[in-house]
Amino acid sequence: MAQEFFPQVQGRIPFGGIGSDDPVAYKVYEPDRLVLGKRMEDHLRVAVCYWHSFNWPGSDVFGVGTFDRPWLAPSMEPMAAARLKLAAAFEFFEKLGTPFYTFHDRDIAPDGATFAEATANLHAIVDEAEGHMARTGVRLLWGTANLFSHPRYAAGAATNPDPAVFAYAAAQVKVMLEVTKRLGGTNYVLWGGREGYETLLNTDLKREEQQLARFLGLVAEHKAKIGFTGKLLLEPKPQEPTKHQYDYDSATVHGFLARHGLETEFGTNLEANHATLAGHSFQHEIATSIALGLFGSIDANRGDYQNGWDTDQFPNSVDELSLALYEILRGGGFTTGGFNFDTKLRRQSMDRLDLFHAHIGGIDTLARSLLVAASMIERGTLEANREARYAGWQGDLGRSISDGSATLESLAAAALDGAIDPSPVSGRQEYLENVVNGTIWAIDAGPATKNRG
Ligand code: XLS
Ligand code: CA
Ligand code: CA
Repeated sequence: MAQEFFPQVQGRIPFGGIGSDDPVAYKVYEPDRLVLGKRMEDHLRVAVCYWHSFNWPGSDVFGVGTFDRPWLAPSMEPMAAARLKLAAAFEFFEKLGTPFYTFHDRDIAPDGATFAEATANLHAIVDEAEGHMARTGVRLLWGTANLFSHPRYAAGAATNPDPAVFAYAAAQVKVMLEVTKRLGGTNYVLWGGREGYETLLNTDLKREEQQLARFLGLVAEHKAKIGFTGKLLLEPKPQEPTKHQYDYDSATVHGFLARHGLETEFGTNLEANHATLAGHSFQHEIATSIALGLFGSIDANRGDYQNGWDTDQFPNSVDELSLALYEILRGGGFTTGGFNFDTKLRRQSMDRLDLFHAHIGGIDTLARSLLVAASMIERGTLEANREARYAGWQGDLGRSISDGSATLESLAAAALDGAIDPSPVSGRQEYLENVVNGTIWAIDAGPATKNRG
């Protein structure tokens, strides 16, 4: 390797165990540990995102970048900067020991004065990325196109009032979908960056919905044409940057897809912070996407319950993530998806090592949550309770309602002659919450060191 960007970390981050004092060792994450018969790494399928970790300088609305990212210096020649960034990113992925990464077209290669120049830049850097991937074994969880940063997208991409902007966005997605296929990406994500509106005074809602549906239809057609076998995923978010984003949440996305006959073409990439912004728990968004047949992948992060911003912090709550992992395991686990760390360091976390601390903590939180969720599945207490709660639907009355043989008249007649006289039953919420906490506490008392028996 040429000059290392992260010399503080030598080699791959080891597993130290719960009792380890080493701040750059995993306390829980052991890729080969079997959980419900499957390797931990294959359950979690962790990815590092390029944009926040390597392409963002640590700026905020009041201040400039604070991070040590030499390739972001305006004085650097853009292609040389992109190569330096790529080398540092792959050094990080390899040392962290995670299997996947994710990127937008404009994260990895500089934009150009023309579309042709931007595309040539992208292809040149992708050639190099291919080499890094082959050398390190790191794979692409998903690719995506940045259809929101350039001023041309100020009024949206697919939903822009100007069809020329729609066309430009379509060209970008075509190129990036092909790049994703070439790199063996297992999904392609479309976050509706500025697909939404600021004011209804200048917006034709109905037309914009048609435009978005047409755009996604074109993407699905091109996917089939080039034989890309990964999944197409939409990423819901209720607001920010636009006041109202069209892909508000899982349920809204499903309604939109079903209205346009696209529900078999697209799934969802769910972000924890976006669930918070939509007023939902992360568990709710996951369970809803699974129930609607949309579940694809996860952007693992956390928001802030007080300030209502998209803070994209690293996840650190086993209590919350255990419930998310429980839904994922109940739903059969990931197929093409995984946990992508769409996460930002805090602006004051300006040491190179902070990027390791943040990811190690987030990955250990996921690993610990996986153990809790697996234990809840194995014990089966929650599932048995749920089944018992709905057991009546397996009886004569329940079946007659579900299969359509009952009518309002037959049900009213049964109530009138006293055959139906339901009495309320406890939902046992506090008991069930104790079951969850009991599992979390029991798991916490688990193996303390690497040499567990
Ligand atoms: C922004 C989104 C974005 C997508 C990828 O809020 O989370 O980062 O994940 O375009
Ligand atoms: Ca995201
Ligand atoms: Ca976010």
